[in-house]
Amino acid sequence: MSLAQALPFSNAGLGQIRNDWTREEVRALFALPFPGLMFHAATVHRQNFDPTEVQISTLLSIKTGGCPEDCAYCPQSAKYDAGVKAEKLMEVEKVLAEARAAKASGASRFCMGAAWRAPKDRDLDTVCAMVEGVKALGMETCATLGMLTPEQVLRLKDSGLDYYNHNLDTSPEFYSKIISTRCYQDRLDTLEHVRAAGINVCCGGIVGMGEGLDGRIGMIATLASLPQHPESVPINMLVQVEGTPLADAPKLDPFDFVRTVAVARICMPASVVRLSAGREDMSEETQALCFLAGANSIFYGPKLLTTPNPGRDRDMALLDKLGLRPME
Ligand code: SAM
Ligand code: DTB
Ligand code: SF4
Repeated sequence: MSLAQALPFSNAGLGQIRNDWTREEVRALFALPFPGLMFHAATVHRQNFDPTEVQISTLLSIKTGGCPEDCAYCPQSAKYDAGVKAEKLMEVEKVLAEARAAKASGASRFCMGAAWRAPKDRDLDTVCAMVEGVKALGMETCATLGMLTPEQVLRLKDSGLDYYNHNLDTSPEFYSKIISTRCYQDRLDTLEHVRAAGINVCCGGIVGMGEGLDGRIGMIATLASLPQHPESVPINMLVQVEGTPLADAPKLDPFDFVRTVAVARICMPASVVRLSAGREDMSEETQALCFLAGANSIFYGPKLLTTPNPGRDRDMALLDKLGLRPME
């Protein structure tokens, strides 16, 4: 079956930036035979990027644990006992020391994550000082701090924030099975404030939470129908943490993860798609398929926020084996 027969729309347009993806179209992409899906994702990837380049970000948890939200996947929620100790916001100097080390080991972007529902204005002063300091090192800056008001967004912009990470996490329909303490529209509102201030948007989600194919279709269709695609799209494989409600979620077939990456690449051709959480439990072969499917960014360094990530040596060895190199 040719692609033209398989898809309910002309494949001549594949690779064009569109913000009107329907669920039917996204479903048809997911339903493609694996080789055809991979071929199209790789083609769209090559039209927009050098496929040998991988953007490298480093994550630091600047405020760990004790979060009032109830996100069912998250070890940092105060509602679950996942063994994460609640800590205070880090000191600016300590964060800058971590950023220097990240730069020295090859990261071009430094992402600061805080386990907040939303930042308090006093805490935001400290985060703004961190952003200024990281920017002064010549790195790209990113933060993920929960919901933001338009005023808070402007303060972050003035401090030099390049990217804000705020995920939709899943489809609008599945969302209430995962989080009850804030709604989908809250997330869309924060994303709109970030966009309006001219900060790059980093927005994606998690697969493997029991969302099923419909959940993955709904998530990608929503992301790809935002008025402007996020510049960066993290696709996380659920990290199943003991003590969280999703600790025993049924394992996702790795091919379904790869398919999600490929469909994200096709629907958001010019976005950087990040093979995000979950690499610690992923084979090198699955990661390689993700890069073939158009993923072109990773988190680099032995820890995500609270859970393990592959060590730097292992990652550099993998990139080397595959002939990939860090994006300048
Ligand atoms: N508290 C802020 C918020 O939720 O917006 C920022 C930090 S929060 C940890 C950032 C993102 O990490 C979440 O939106 C979710 O997509 C991802 N995440 C958290 N726990 C995860 C897990 N166990 N597996 C995969 N992704 C996870
Ligand atoms: C994103 O989409 N994934 C990162 C980042 N944005 C902040 C976080 C992953 C967290 C995984 C669980 C943990 O380490 O606590
Ligand atoms: Fe809090 Fe963010 Fe974790 Fe949700 S994902 S519990 S908001 S730290």
